Amino acid sequence: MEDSSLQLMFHGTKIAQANVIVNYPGVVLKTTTRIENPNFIILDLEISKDARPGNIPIVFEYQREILFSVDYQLKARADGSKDRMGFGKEDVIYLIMPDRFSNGDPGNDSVPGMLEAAHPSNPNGRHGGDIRGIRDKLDYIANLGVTAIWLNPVLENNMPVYSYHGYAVTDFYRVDPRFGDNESYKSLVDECHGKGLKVIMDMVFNHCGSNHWWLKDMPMESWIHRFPEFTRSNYRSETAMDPYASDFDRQKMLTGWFDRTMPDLNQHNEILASYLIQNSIWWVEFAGLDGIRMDTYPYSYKDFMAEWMQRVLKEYPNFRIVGETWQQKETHTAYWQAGSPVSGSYHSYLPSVTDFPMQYALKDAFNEQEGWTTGLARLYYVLAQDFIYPDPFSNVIFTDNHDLTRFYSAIGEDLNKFKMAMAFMLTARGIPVIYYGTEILMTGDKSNGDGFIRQDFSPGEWQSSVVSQQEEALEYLKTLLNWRKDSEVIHHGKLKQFIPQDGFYIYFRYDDEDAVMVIINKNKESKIPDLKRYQEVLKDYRGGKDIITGKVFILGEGLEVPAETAVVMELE
Ligand SMILES: [Ca+2]
Ligand SMILES: [Ca+2]
Repeated sequence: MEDSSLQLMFHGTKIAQANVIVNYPGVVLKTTTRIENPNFIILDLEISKDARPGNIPIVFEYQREILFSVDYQLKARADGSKDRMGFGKEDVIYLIMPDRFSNGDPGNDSVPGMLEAAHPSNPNGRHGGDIRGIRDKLDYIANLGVTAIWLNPVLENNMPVYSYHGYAVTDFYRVDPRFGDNESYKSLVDECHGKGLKVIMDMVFNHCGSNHWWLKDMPMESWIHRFPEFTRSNYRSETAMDPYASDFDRQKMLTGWFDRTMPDLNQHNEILASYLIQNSIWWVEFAGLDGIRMDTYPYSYKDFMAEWMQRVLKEYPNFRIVGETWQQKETHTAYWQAGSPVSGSYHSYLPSVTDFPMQYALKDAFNEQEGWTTGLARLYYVLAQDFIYPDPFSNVIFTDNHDLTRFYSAIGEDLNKFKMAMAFMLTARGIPVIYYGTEILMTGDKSNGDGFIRQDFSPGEWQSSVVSQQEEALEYLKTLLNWRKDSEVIHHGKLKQFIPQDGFYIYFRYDDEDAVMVIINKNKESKIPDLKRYQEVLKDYRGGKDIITGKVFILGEGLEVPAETAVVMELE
């Protein structure tokens, strides 16, 4: 590794009394740190470039007698590991909640020693989905035309109830046995790579699960944030940059617990900080990851997050991390992106942010009547503010996710609106995410509870009344996605938009060689847009082909766009 230091934490009854000896060529035990809990001892090792792969014996002795010895395996770094390319603008990400996607192994639904057993009829219970199930469906996923998968966290969540979502981690180094194990996760990544799919791991630094073994024997008082009585975060992460924020509000956002079962980790504790940083790098290296999605990004100390980013980028300069920056406004979102012009002296080093303002606009654009600031103008205004992002094309965009009302429900189960929104998301700027089941029009309203927006994916059990619409949606997305996969101009081209007018929203993606014209006709009747306005682009072209219908258009012959339809035209 580029960084030659390695910190190891050992836990055992009164282990701090032991003397520790490391004798291995190229490895030096620099410091042995004893912390306030005598059941912990922390070793700082220096691994020189000359150290060979093998087992490092770590010997614990007391009064000159050997108590025990532990072998730490030093592995060779995989060839090309440093140069791996993370996910990027050419990708579309498929988001999967592992417990709810596919149950490939009913034998692991309930596992002895794990507190929560499967209960598929309970919306908040575990339903049995697993890594085997995802591996079985990789052909389906690859055929959709997406190029990456992001799984909600797969690490152990040994909590008594409501553990399926994965965000209450109880062991940062172990895949939950109800999903599989570390090896099966690694196999999933290998198989994805074989099918041209990248893998993004969901990680959580802000909190752990209250059943994490740390909580039973706290390493240090400062390990987590504690209060005389339960204190919840206020979830106003805008306090991170609000110039008028009170210390009270900002502290509560940062240090309050995310939930009763989610103690807030103190990343200003240097040992914990090392633990989290090393853990993330270990997973990239062990599993062969292409990206990380970091949960609740603004809720961890931002100086620590910047340090983490720099450590990861030192090991993997082309790696990609997206931070979940759930902010209400564009400016607050842009604050978090590397090189932000609106972050003052703060440098995040974070390449990608989650674009929630775009999600709000996508929903409103198709639900609202057209107006100066409403309807399609919502999308126009979001894009018109892109100058505050150093790299808006790296924003991760989405119509919904595991925390939001399913998009098809949010737009009144209207297939035309659905298609227009998908066409926009897959051709405008950003790295799109498709939440599992979107392609078959899964519904679910968050106001009924999170279980209803995370229902079991069951394409085999389509309701006969809407099956034709589901098939139509699936075909529509497959066509767009598989075309996007090879469309260089969508991946890296520029964007030019024209003010929405007369129910039309028209924009172009273009570079020196190619251009794509996207026409969204929100009118309830078919209409011919007046193309005079677009001459600055169209003057170089004779016509084009709609990649969705295959229909050929000749410019100058009157381009009739059907009601409530998006045309995605490759210009020729
Ligand atoms: Ca299972
Ligand atoms: Ca926090």
